Amino acid sequence: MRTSQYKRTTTETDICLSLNLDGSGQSHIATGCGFLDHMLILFTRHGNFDLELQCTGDNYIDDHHTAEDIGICLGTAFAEALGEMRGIQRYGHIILPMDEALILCAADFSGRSFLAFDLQLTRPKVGTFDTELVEEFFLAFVRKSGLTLHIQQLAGRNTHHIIEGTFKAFARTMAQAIQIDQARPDQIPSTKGALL
Ligand SMILES: [Mn+2]
Repeated sequence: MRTSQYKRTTTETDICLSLNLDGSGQSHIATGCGFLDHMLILFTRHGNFDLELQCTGDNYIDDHHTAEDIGICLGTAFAEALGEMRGIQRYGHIILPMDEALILCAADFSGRSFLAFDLQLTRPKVGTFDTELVEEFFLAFVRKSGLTLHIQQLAGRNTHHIIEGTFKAFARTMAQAIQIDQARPDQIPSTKGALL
């Protein structure tokens, strides 16, 4: 079973999550930020994961610590659930449209954390959520998971569409990258013999 339970408490956030990589898209999400809930619910559905996540954070300040710390916890949970990455496809990519928005996402579970992030988020907020926190979330995720991740906006004007398209693209890309290669289910997909 590729699952992970993770709990992290700091003075800024208290996060408890349960992840199943081989799930059916079921989620129970309560981050304290409506827009983040929306993104994580559709991430879970489009990735076919199961995710339960509760966060009590200091969002009387803003959603910064909540977004960043959820990225930390989710990145950690993916790394834990994948273990030594045996049998996974390792790579995933998609060009995903959402109305006028078009998002390229490509990922490699390389063990080398890297984020290339190129979205033009012209509106500073969607609802109460600061759009600059999207990058903070992905930065935190790659740092903890050892993922190489490229996110590039090819088209788009509506900020909600651009961000939502990005989370859907990320989900579909992760689903591919973590899929078990049935021809080589016991092999670590690297000539080095290790991905950590
Ligand atoms: Mn939406």
